[in-house]
Amino acid sequence: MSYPKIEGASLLARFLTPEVFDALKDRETYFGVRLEHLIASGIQNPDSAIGVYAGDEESYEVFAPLLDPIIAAYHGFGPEDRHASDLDPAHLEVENPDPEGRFVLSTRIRVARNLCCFPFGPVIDRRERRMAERAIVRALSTLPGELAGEYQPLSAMDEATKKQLVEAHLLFKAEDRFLEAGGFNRDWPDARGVFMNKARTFLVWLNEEDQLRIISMERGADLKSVFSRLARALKLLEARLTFAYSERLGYLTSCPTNLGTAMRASVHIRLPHLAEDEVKAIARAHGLQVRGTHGEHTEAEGGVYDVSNKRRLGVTEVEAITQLAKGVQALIQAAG
Ligand code: ADP
Ligand code: CIR
Repeated sequence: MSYPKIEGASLLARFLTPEVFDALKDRETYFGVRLEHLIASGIQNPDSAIGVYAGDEESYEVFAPLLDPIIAAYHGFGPEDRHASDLDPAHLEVENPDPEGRFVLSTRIRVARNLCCFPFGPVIDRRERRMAERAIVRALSTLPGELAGEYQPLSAMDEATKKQLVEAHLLFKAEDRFLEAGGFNRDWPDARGVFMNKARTFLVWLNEEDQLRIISMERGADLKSVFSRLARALKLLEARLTFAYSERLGYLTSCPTNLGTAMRASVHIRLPHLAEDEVKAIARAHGLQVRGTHGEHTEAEGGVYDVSNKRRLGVTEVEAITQLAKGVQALIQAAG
């Protein structure tokens, strides 16, 4: 492979210098992950913000000369830093930022997880993906009470149901071009699916960008309730599954933006009387990110924004949610 021409302003384009390329071009991890796997998405999608995906846990060591600068640029997390987790809801001291329900439609907290010692989406094969699905579904089937639910494989779902679930924010979209280029969508829809509890407040997405996306969501802005449900589920699942984890980088995910807590805590907030630039400026000042009404790479519709923590590594879960609560308070104050 010769030094590729990388269009655009992604972190990949910034950090894959000819020197870094030369140092990494012949490296390979135990699962066969090579530099080509990491950079395919960023090369095929010049509008990428990041442009890379890790193919397995070991990628973060073997390709550190490329990934460490990307991690530092996105999270402000240097090679000497160590991640720490705090998933104890008793430590979360935040009030509901919108108790009267004037602005916040819903709150969602998701974490990404992958199984320890398994390849990630870019190189996992059909058999391994099915093994992961089986292990995860088995663990999910033991969840009690409010968390108990059913697994629906994507292969058994009709198009109308899929569409309805995606529109209700309960299911991932298919055909994401960033994931497609990264090799994640091979064998689609085999071994993909969604687990949902009865109330649809607890969900797990299987084998999309990560092997698990564990999601707690409900109407309103009760961050503590949403976090408590998530923490309860995680404790039960961690007793049955071993997740990919590093002492330095926390939970390991295919996209470097998700490392550490692997958590995105978001609200859907309706702010029709604030200009979009103002929403973005206030969010940015509070370390928050703004997405559209249907998630990443979508636009805000009807003044409804998805506002979430940007940084996921080098902050605890409790800190990131506290940061979200403060930013939401500021947005509500600005909206009057
Ligand atoms: P991620 O899984 O990284 O959060 P997306 O940005 O694609 O990925 O969001 C996934 C889905 O979750 C989308 O349908 C999005 O609209 C939905 N979503 C995000 N935050 C909320 C929220 N607070 N309430 C309801 N749905 C949400
Ligand atoms: C990009 O580089 O823009 C895409 N690969 C998405 C990056 C954000 N990561 C994510 O949603 N996990």
